[in-house]
Amino acid sequence: MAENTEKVIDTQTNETQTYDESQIQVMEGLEAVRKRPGMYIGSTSVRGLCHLVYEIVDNAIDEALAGYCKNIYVTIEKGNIVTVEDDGRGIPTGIHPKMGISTLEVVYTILHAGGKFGGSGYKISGGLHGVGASVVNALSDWLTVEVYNGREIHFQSYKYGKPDAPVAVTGTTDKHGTKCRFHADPGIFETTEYEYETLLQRMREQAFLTAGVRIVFTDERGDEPVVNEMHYEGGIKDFVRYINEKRTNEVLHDTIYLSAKTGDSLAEVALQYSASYNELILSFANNIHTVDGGMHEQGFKQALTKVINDYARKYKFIKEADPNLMGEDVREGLTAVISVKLPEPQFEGQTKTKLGNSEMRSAVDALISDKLAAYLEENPAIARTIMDKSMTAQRAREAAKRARDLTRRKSLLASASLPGKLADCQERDPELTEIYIVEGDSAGGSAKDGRERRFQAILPLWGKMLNVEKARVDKIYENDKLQPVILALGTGIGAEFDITKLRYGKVIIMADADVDGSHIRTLLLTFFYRYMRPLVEQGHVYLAQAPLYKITKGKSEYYANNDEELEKLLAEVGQDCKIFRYKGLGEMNPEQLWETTMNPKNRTILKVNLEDAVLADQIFNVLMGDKVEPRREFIEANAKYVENLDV
Ligand code: 28F
Repeated sequence: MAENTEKVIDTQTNETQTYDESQIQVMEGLEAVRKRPGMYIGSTSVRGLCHLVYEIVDNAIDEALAGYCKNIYVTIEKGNIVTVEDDGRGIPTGIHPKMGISTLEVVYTILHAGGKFGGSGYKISGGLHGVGASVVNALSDWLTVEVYNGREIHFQSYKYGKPDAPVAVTGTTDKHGTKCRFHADPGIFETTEYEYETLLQRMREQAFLTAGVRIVFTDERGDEPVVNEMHYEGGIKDFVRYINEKRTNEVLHDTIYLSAKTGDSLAEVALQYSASYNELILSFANNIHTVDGGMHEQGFKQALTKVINDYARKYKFIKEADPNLMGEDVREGLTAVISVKLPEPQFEGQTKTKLGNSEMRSAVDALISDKLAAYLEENPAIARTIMDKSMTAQRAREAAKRARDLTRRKSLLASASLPGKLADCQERDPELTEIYIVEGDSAGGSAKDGRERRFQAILPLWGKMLNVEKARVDKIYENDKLQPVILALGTGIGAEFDITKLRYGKVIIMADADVDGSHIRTLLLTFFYRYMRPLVEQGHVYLAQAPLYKITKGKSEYYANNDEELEKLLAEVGQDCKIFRYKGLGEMNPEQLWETTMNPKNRTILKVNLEDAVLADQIFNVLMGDKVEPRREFIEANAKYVENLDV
């Protein structure tokens, strides 16, 4: 027997198989992925399921970034079968020099080094063809791939990542490209049902980041196919325009687009100010969203602040003796997309979404320092608008500082450094504590009585609070509804926010399932998103789910959170029982509130996670912004997702 071979009894066929080295490597790779899929795609929830599509589409995008592919067709067929096809060069099918098998088979069966989700994962960065394909293959119960090289069609199929047969020529063609079809393994994933909207956001983002590529995304699962074609010649300039079109505030000038090549790296920035008070800066490296920022984003921020201060002083917008504009002043109302492409990106941090390459800080800094300064010189009217906006922001920040100091002095004077309404818990370790922010005094009262005071704090909120989407930071501190929340959580807000000062591990919003409750939830979430964003990003914010129905049969009591659960319960309990529909939290006595909504053993709380920064920004801005029309459209478009809306 050749060296490095292994006798293995194949349990399905009971045959003795002899595997050579590469096949053993394949088997070990498949086994590693199927044993711990979370290491490779983050989770086996619907988010992990979507990652399968992202990996294959990323490979087609890489072919577009290399300049060979113009069109990418993504389709979800009936049965949640995914097809991705591009018109690139086609994966090479020649025998791989090292592995002795077709390169196509190598791409789809050999795990590559490097780790995106830590450990022995695989994909470190975009720009490396096909590194994710073998993972998708391992996690699919079946997958087929076709390569068109302008002459023949090369084909291979797999079951659970294992080739059914060697790569074969199955026909002739004059087209070129790669086509992959796969079905996620139901034995691995909690669900194999794709969310079209989630995937659509990502396809759109990739189209913006790859100027000129055309992505056609089709959902064939319904009676009528749903098709979205995305094609943006303007790239990230169109991305910024798209984001600001979806927001309700008017823009102050046309989008500014700047780019520069340094060596074999490319840095691009698109930016546009609007009348909003918020900033939205998205940064990408090789089309990967660097959620935690990094060197490119640092370079952008430091250069922007310097360029605007230099211009403001040069043209006497700020006098010699006046203090400099701060970073948050020059970024108020700014929407910006930073996109860098480089051969050897270093991704750092827990989720590998922070760019570590220090050369990119100077590259983006130089781009902004040279080209934005020149742009302002050539466009004095736009420059003036940006100066005015930054200076107004500076005055507001200073007013906020005065308001905050005043608040602090007042609260210190009142010596109640925590809001009077807060019923605090005994435990001090934030890892073990949670705070319920409860709508209404009556529910607040029952929650105080019903809670487990060792680790549960209660902060009742009464009436509507400030809509922060339309308010400036100085108004936030003065607001008597938000102030108790700020003081109770202890972190401060905005640029001052410090997550290490958070006093509770879980911040649970408890409000009725009716329209008022939804409004309170949205107001609080808008506040957290705009002024305490890491609180949401790090998964501290939850929504309590109070039951809608109580079913009693004899002595036993059951609860259902929605109509679906009620149906299931009635099927189990039988029809001869009493059904009580709760109108609000206030109708529950402390014991019921504890049992159904607060007892960690059987309550339901939903963790709020911001999947997509652009989407979250749109939702808060449209829902809470000052234009009614876009809000009505948004609510109508999303009404189908809303259950039991009391109107
Ligand atoms: C179905 C999704 O996967 N498209 C792809 C290519 C093209 C090349 C390639 C891919 C192994 C490691 C080199 C062709 N000719 N769409 C796709 N298109 N992979 S994946 O090469 C992978 C080789 O690196 C390709 C010349 N160079 C590269």
